[in-house]
Amino acid sequence: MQNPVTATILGIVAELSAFGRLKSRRFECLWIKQGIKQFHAVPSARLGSIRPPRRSTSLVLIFASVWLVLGCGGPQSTLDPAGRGAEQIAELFWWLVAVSILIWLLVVGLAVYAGWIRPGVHHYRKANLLIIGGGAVFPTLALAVYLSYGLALMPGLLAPAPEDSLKITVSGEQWWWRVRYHPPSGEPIELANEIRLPVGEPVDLFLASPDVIHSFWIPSLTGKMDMVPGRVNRLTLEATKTGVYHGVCAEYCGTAHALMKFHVVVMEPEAFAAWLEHQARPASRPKKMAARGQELFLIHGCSACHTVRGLPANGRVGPDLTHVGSRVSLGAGILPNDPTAFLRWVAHTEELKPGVHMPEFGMLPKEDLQALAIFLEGLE
Ligand code: HEC
Ligand SMILES: [Cu+2]
Repeated sequence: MQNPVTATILGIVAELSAFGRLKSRRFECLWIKQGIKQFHAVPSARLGSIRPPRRSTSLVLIFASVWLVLGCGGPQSTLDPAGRGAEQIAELFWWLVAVSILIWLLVVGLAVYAGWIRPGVHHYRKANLLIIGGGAVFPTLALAVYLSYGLALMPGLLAPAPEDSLKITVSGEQWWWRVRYHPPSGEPIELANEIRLPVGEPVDLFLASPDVIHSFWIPSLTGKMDMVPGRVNRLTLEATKTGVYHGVCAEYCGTAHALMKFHVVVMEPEAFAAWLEHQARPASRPKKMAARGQELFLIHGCSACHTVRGLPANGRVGPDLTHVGSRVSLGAGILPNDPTAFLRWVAHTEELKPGVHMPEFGMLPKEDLQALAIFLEGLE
């Protein structure tokens, strides 16, 4: 998953630190000789304290850069793009990095020139030229080029998807994500904390929030967009690679801000169509083991807050649970999706997600909690 540019940077860092070690003896002599010539007043003890990099420092540098580069991949990285928008943003980033390295080399080159190669007094005309050219004209030009490049990307990133594209509303809740698909025919289909997308098709997401500001961000697919109460923001994206990616809230929104994640599953179009068709169906009839759990679900008032289509459960406060068992994770990305996790969630809700807007049911007997977990896991 390594990007060629990061690999090159890694190579350069390794080369530089090896070079530093080889040349360090000569460097030290040059440095001290020059230092004595230039700054008679500096006590020799201080000059002696300027040491070339040690072997261990080079090793640390190499390991640090390997670690940094490895961090550039994975399901939640803007530098490992799997969507059109993210690809363009990553390209802009790499241009910034490449030109910044060039400028850095230029500045260090000038410092070496002025300090070691030609120390001494320079003509004030040349110095003025350097300050005006390098300090004002060049940065203005360079930043203007970058600004134009960035602005030129905007229309493409903000253009809506074609009229007949898939439309999805996502609402940022405290602290989870309400997701609603709007198929061209039929009722909207609601789920939570998971967005599935067909690969290679542009999709329009309409982002909203009922109370506080969140920021919707799937780093691998495109840039982030705020969810602001009282308005609907459109975000268009197109996934280019199948896989499972991570989404997060990128704006502090309250106690459990760091615990509201979601999964984005990018699928082949046929698999996606089959999945959506399944999500539109009401909950399957519970198997024998789960029937007791279903009864408890209705008795204990879970249905006041949760909808399970096909049951007398139409609550709107919490996530739609009709197909909760088929999701990648539980509790907005904080637990795996298995019976143990369901039991933990229902019994220790507040402990798992401080500030959560669901009461915990840890006072129920163990058998009841187990029955509830089996019922929930069976809602596939
Ligand atoms: C007062 C409203 C309320 C009641 C009552 C309630 N819940 Fe919840 N529930 C919520 C909210 C809100 C969330 C979302 C919490 C979050 O992730 O921040 C939630 C989340 C869940 C989830 C995770 C869903 C997902 O998509 O990951 C499950 C499972 C669940 N509740 C089961 C239950 C069960 C079982 C009961 C009854 C024993 C119950 N809830 C009672 C409000 C409620
Ligand atoms: Cu948030």
